Amino acid sequence: MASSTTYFPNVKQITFEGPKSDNPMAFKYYDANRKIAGKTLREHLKFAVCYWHSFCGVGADPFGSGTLLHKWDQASHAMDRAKARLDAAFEFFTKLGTPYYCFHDRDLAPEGGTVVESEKNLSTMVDLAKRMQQSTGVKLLWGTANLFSHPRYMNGGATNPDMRVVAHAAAQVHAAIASTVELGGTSYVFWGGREGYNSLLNTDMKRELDNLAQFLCLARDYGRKIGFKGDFLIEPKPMEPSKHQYDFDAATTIGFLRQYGLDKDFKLNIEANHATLANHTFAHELQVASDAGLLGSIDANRGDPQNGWDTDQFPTNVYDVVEAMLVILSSGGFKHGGINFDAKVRRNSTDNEDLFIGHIGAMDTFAFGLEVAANLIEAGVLTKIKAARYQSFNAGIGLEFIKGKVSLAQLRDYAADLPNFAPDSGKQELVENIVNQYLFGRTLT
Ligand code: XUL
Ligand code: CO
Repeated sequence: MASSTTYFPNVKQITFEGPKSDNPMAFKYYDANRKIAGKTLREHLKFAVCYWHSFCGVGADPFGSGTLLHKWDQASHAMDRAKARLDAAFEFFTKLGTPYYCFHDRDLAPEGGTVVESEKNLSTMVDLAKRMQQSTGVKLLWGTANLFSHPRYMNGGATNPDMRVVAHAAAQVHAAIASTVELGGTSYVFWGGREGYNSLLNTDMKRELDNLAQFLCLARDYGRKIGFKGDFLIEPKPMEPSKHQYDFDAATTIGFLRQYGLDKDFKLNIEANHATLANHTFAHELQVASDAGLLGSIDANRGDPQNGWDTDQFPTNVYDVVEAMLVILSSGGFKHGGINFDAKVRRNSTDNEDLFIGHIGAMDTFAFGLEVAANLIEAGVLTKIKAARYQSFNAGIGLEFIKGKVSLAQLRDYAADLPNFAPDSGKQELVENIVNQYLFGRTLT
């Protein structure tokens, strides 16, 4: 095992220094042990660092090669690079103080020449990761299988028209679920970047959706058989790399899960930037998932308002995060899930410390968002305004309507007898101003 200062030698333990600190390498808001609404920030937020962007990404884009020359990527053998990456990752988690991490099978261990060799590589790395977890106390939030990078998945993974490729996808998921269980992960994610189509002219969409559901059933059965007690999660995204992805958004995914009877074992992992790509807000997607009782976990990041692709930037927009935390807290917080930073530094952010700075800002933003949201919920102002808007359903014909006890004709008669009335104000400016007052730091009581 490498010494704990091998990969980020200039970075010391990141600590909380408070809002007056000018130190870029310190938390201004995230004080892990501080309690809000009965729980510490660490328990509420359950931060996870993602392995892929943080330790596998090199800053390449369609117009240029990698700009981030990682010290852990220097060895000539893939397994040696994987071991160095593991050391770097755990040094990073420990110095940053994040309690969890997430990975794809191929982030942790390289693909081998055969299924057996790939499995062997993964199990070697899982053994090492387990030891690292034990020595540092860092835990696995979720694992997943990369069913999109290898050329064999160019026509899809679980939805591939070729049975042989579906079997390869199954082999990967089989090993990735077993690895997640072995490492104590509390969720297992499916993100289907290539589970979709590029042209309907060559695609049997119904067959592909049936196959996807069948594949997920098999994965669920295997996971439960080997003792996985956590949540299986689907991560909706409308497109990219596929023109159309089947898990388009939360509502589409919930419909799919219910149609195939998967909603007892599967929940949703909602990603901020995927929401904006689907023309929704992050809060909208969270609310849809929460209303269905299927909010499992989140991938925290942000897009760029001028770009139509998944820029996966670190979340710094406090307003969006307050709105998100309002939904998450109102929904009871995370059980098996948490906040995974599916975010990457820009390709021109090339200093060794930039990865820390990105995470520090994101963690501060969520800590602040949590506090503002908790204050708003505790004060109950928004809840009261919302409840007042629907009060006509609390008694009389409104209540009868909710209970299914009035007919359309009875509603017609009721309307016919009503005197003229002015519709109630929706008070949108008021609710927006209330959120801002809490952001400004004033309490209304
Ligand atoms: C891609 C994405 C993935 C998933 C895991 O947009 O978000 O990294 O989070 O496969
Ligand atoms: Co994601």
